[in-house]
Amino acid sequence: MITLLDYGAGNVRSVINAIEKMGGKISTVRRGEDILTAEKLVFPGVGAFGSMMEILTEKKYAEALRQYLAADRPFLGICLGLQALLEYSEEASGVKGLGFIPGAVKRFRTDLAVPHIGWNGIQVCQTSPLFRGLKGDEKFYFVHSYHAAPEDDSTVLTTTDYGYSFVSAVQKGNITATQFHPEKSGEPGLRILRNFMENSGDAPMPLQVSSGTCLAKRIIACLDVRANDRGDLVVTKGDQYDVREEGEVRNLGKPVELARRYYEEGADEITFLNITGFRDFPLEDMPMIEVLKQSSENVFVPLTIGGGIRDYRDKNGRAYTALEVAAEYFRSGADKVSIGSDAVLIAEEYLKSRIKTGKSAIEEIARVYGNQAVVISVDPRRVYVKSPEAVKHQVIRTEIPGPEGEEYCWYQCTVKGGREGRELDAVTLAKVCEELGAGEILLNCIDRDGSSAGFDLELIRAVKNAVSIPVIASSGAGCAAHFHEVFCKTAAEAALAAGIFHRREVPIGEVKAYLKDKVEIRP
Ligand code: 1PR
Repeated sequence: MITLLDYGAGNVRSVINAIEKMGGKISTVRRGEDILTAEKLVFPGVGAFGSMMEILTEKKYAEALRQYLAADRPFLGICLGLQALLEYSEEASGVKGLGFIPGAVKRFRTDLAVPHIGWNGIQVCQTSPLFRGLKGDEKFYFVHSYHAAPEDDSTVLTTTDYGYSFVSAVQKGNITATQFHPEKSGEPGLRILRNFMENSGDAPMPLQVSSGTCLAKRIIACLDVRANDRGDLVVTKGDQYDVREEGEVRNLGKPVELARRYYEEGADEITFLNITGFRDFPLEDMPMIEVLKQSSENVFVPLTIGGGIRDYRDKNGRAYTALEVAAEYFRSGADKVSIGSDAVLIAEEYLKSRIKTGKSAIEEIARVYGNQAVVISVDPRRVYVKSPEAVKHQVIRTEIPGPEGEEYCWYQCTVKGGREGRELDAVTLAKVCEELGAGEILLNCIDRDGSSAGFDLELIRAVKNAVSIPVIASSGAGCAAHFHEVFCKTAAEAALAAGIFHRREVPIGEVKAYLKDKVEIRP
């Protein structure tokens, strides 16, 4: 029996699903005493350090946790569940951590994109029962901007390299904690959870130590989902965002089945975009929530969901905030939410005064669930101009001249699934959203969408150069070589594709096989 400490933030469902998949039974902490009587305690932390410690203290969990840890009882902390063990964090000055491990939690100080998002390796410094049966060269899923910095090395279980070497897991007696997410790390992650559950006290197996680790470029499968004319939720795919063929919505499969297939084929992440979310209300769109719940039962890599994340008033006049919509998605198994149309409107509003209200969907969701949980989905279209001075937008010089030989263009943001162009360029949108707290940019390109002509490298470079958060290149993948090209010619951290995967033209395995030994990837 595993006792799960759920303090009400983020995607705990994934941890529950992963433990149950490994045959574990779960009870959830309802009172401080439940911690003290736990046989084995799993503490998945999500969100921000300050609000986590506030809730733990308020609910009287913090004191119970301190006692449980002091008694050296079996404990597995995940992500913020590791950071909570330290004395304090740079993320929340003046807030005390559990203080079980002397030292601090520090923000990444590196030129690399922060948050550190994706699959990275571990270098093992101690033997641990957690790693029984693992090969040693596996990669695990990380998503964080802060990392533990213990005062001495005695508790360091693993380190990982990201700009420099940081502590990615700790172990002291029966207390273990990982900065990475085992529940999101495919088979090796599930193995760690099983090892924790089954820890029989046998001598732990040493793990082969690798020499340095490297963050992998991610390959993401995207499922554009909407109801067809008969009301069934289907995965569809457009050409330049037009998803209809002879009047019918293209039907490329069932969302839950496809998500599972892509997980099994080696996708590093799965993204669902509810493409009519801008006009429907997702909380009335229960099938989409059901899709997420069912997918998260069998998919143990990160899930992002987008579409319709904004403030909303339902037909009875009840108001919902974007934060409430996002919360429902997180509860249903999402790790990240992606905001499209609303991000454009938020950026436009912000640019009028440059004053942060703290109330926009981006700021609110980032505050509660952390920056890494907020992805901005950008839907730009190329607009050619004769000179850089022709418009007030961020203009680039292009190697692909326009119809009248124009050598310059800008990327116009659109809303409502490309139906409405706005007076805002994609570079400015990305910058503003980063300022407001977004953790990642999903960079589509309407001109390339469904074209199989390759990614728009000029767009990706322009946006990537303007922000320090990770950028996912999207739209236009037609063959494995296009992924190689986007990773070699731009600094994008991830590449996303839809059509070629759905139509089985190029399976994910083929993309990975092509990239192997050319680009760092998760095998
Ligand atoms: O505006 O917050 O409600 O979110 C709506 C979301 O739905 C946005 O993320 C927007 O990108 C997406 N969306 C809206 N309409 C469409 C459409 O296609 N008609 N899909 C749409 C966007 C673009 C990519 C696609 C890549 C890769 N899909 O995600 O998967 O272009 O395709 P490819 O590899 O086949 O070229 P909101």
